[in-house]
Amino acid sequence: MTPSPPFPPGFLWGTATAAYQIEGGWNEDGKGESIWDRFSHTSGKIIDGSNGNVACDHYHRWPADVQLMADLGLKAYRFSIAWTRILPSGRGQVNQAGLDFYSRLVDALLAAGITPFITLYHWDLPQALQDAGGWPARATAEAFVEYADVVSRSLGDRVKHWITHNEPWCTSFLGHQVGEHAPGRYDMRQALATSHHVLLSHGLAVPALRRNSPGSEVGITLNFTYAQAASPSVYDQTLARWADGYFNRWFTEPLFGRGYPADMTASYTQTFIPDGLTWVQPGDMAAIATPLDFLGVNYYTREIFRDQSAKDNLPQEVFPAPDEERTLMGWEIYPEGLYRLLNRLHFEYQIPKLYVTENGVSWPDAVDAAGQVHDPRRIRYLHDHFAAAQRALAAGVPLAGYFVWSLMDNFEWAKGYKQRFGLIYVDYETQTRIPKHSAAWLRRVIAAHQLLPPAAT
Ligand code: IFM
Repeated sequence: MTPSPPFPPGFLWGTATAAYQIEGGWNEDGKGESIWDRFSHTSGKIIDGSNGNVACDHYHRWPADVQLMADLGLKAYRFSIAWTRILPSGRGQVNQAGLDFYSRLVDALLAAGITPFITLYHWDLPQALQDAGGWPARATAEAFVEYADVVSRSLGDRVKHWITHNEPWCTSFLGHQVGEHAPGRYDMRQALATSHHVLLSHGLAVPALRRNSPGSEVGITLNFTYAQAASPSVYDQTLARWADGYFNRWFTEPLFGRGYPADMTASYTQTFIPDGLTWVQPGDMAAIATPLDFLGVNYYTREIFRDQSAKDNLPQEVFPAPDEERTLMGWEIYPEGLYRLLNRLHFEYQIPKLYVTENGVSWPDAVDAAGQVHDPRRIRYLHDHFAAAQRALAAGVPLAGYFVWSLMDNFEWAKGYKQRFGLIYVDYETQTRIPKHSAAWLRRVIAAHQLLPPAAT
């Protein structure tokens, strides 16, 4: 078998986490309440009735967790800052203990040779800002800039990779239209206003980050749903195009200077907002389109769109995988989607640099009698997606790194603790960490800087 080509020099292998999913310490050392504290403490919102009060207790165990990352040979680590540790009420009074926590973490990572990538917003808005209107209110965008300024003034000498937001689609639509995420709203108008204020806050924060962290790379992370039509019929194509607009283009087009997509604006105006995007003010679109150093790409799955209402549709040609071949989240495994997505993003928008900032899979992993966690399906999943990334590189996509979701099992939002995405198994009773077999495989891939067969553990 021909060995696979090496990944490019300097290619960054990493893992990713988010504050609310791993830290715990939800009310310690001056931290304020976030919307996820409030949401998870509300009965019926989380499938297993759990919350992030303790999670992986990373707030106390971070030195050992950094050691685990070093053992994996990680070159980079993407984590988020809990806004409420820094500004407990969202604005104003700074909590030095919160800054110190992240400062120590950054120093430990750097000492271990691991490059920190900071996500400023991974969904845990201060409850005080929610009470004042939340993301549907423009003032929240201004508060975010204040927060970004405080954090980057403190850490910007050492942190050189900044991600303003994680997955604005989730903040906007899962949080405000679908109601599955905090703050649990069911209002399309609020969702659309949120999307604008999140993007605006991103654009307004970029100059502050560049000012406070000279020489840094600044970007944003989007989640992509690879939307495919079930047949070449105009019905299925139209539906898939709409879905692509809803999930993907609504964010990429304004970020890369093309404004909100006209087809989507027309569709939303017709159905939900007869008076249009009233919250957009002069200058906003230019701010949102501030040039980026990179785009972070979160990719997990594809969705196939079939227009069931079309009576004279063509026969379906593209079928999703059956349920038994899906992940525990119910997501289809489709590595080809990553290849196509990376190509599309680079060649359509001429993006200077891309990172896969999340990709991974949840299975109901368990510890065997020998104390080991065998997860061959995760190794296969990662192998096939790394291979797709490698093909994208060969096609000319400037992919600079790859972050596996996630470093360790953690709180999967409204789905609680049953979904285990980690390379490291977490026993939540004892907080014992057990690197899974996939962690051993990834360690070898990183050391070889080359894609190894799934059997190489
Ligand atoms: O756990 C989440 C993460 O917080 C954001 N991206 C998707 C992951 C898996 O659902």
